[in-house]
Amino acid sequence: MKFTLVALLLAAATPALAETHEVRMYNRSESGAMLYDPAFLRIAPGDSVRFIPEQPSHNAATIAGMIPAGAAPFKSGINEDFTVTLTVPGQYGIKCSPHFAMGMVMLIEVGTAPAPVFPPDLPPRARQRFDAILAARPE
Ligand SMILES: [Cu+2]
Repeated sequence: MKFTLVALLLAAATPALAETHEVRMYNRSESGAMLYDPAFLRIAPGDSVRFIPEQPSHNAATIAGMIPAGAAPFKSGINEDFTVTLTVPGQYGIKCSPHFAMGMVMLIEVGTAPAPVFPPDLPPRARQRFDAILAARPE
């Protein structure tokens, strides 16, 4: 009984550790051209995502209509090593501003969230990549 109480107190005193997940931006890698690696992240609310410009001329920006209600949009500079903390649960569609039409997108799922809703003006190649991301997404 005493030990159980101590264990409970210790568990309550240990904060959930927020993680930082790294995403690399490439012109070309063994996985293809104009991509984020990984193209899908499932993270906990309060975790951060760091976008690393492994190769030049990329950025990371939220796609209009593809972030949860109440979440703040963001947009990094080109070639910027950029970290954002995501607290609102839901699906975040991320695009590279110069290469959106070429399908340079990724998806971040924060917490548990229903499947993303795609805006009607999504470029066809971005939609194709999202479909591939969702097909490969672990349940
Ligand atoms: Cu790009």
